[in-house]
Amino acid sequence: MIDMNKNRKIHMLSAAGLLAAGSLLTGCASSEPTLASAYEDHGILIGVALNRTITMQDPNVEADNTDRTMEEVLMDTALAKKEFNQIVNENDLKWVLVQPNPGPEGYNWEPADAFVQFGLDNDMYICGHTLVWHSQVPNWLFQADPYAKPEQNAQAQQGPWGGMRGPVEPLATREQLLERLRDHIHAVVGRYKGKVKVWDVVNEALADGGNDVLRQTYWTRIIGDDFIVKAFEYAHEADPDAILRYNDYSLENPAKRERLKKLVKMIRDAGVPIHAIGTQTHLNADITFETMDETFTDLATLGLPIHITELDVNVAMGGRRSTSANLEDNAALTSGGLVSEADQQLADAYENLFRAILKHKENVTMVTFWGINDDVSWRRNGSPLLFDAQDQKKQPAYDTVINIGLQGE
Ligand code: 9MR
Repeated sequence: MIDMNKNRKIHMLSAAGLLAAGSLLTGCASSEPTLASAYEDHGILIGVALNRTITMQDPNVEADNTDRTMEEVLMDTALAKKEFNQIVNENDLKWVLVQPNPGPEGYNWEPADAFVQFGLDNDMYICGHTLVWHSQVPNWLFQADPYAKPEQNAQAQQGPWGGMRGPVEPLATREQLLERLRDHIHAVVGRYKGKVKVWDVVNEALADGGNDVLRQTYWTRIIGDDFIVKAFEYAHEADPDAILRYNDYSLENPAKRERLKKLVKMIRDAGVPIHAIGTQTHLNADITFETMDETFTDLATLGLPIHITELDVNVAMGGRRSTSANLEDNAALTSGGLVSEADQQLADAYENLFRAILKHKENVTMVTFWGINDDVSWRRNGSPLLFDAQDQKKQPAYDTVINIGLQGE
């Protein structure tokens, strides 16, 4: 059995160190609150997922969701530094991007290094996403001969089986894949030891339905269910001080939480540490306070800090985006003026969520938005974030989140 008090302590120490660093950033002369400063006294870090456009200051790079001009990239960068005290990479540490080809020569460190350096330069608490996933993995990883069909290496796997574009048979053995897993984790975690404080060790391994706890992937097929235990074990070897997180989506669903509890038990029964639960929190606009309250209450029974890792709120308005163009035909009068229905829905959803977060602030210690603004979001058609494509604060959602932080529950 692992020592849960020890894990809590590790987490609290690291978070306290960062908060001290964060106050240098956010507690300075400016009187205007920021997202980070509004939640500082609650002990909650407020972060954002970044892509290499920002960390490498280059709009002409792949692996982003949209094209931004250099001027926009500079604007996005300034916003990231101003509002947030924590960062995670949206893509650049995923396996297919950081190790597209086999062996020690197969790494592409430049974007990952730039991401970590950005965090260090700006005194931000750095999280790494993700060591093991079934998606965005290179084909060679699962092949007995990792050098067969190198032209297919960089093709990310979507879904459990690759089909025509999948790994070349015969597949790797359990021993081969475990060795590659250990080498990769030691290389990546070891390189950023002491700098990346939290790792999403395993991402989205839970099944969405049926009786199985885990989804069927090349990982379960070749290694078996204990690929998860092994990943946590290797990550702990590589950086014993790192906070090791399990990350998944739809944890608002009670059935999925039951699977999560079984998975956490599996890790603990193996005597391997797990230090935090990452709940992605990709929400829809109809989310209620009660659902989030229940989710956090239930997750807290695991006795681990809860990190909201990929926050956004989809506001589907019949496919329309909420802009000033559709403001007039779908507006309600508020004390602040005209607010579109979509913008009001967004604010209501964020209010329900952040009220629940504050109620559970002993457990919820980090909230990371999945993207800097609507334009770069993977859900950009749902206008899901607190800043629009011009990096303007979306009202009333932005002020709602700030005010909940400043006023308390
Ligand atoms: O936001 C990410 C997007 O840019 C990538 O194209 C995509 C590739 O699968 O991954 C997105 O991020 C995902 C995250 O890594 C894991 N949880 C779901 C996120 C949204 O798909």
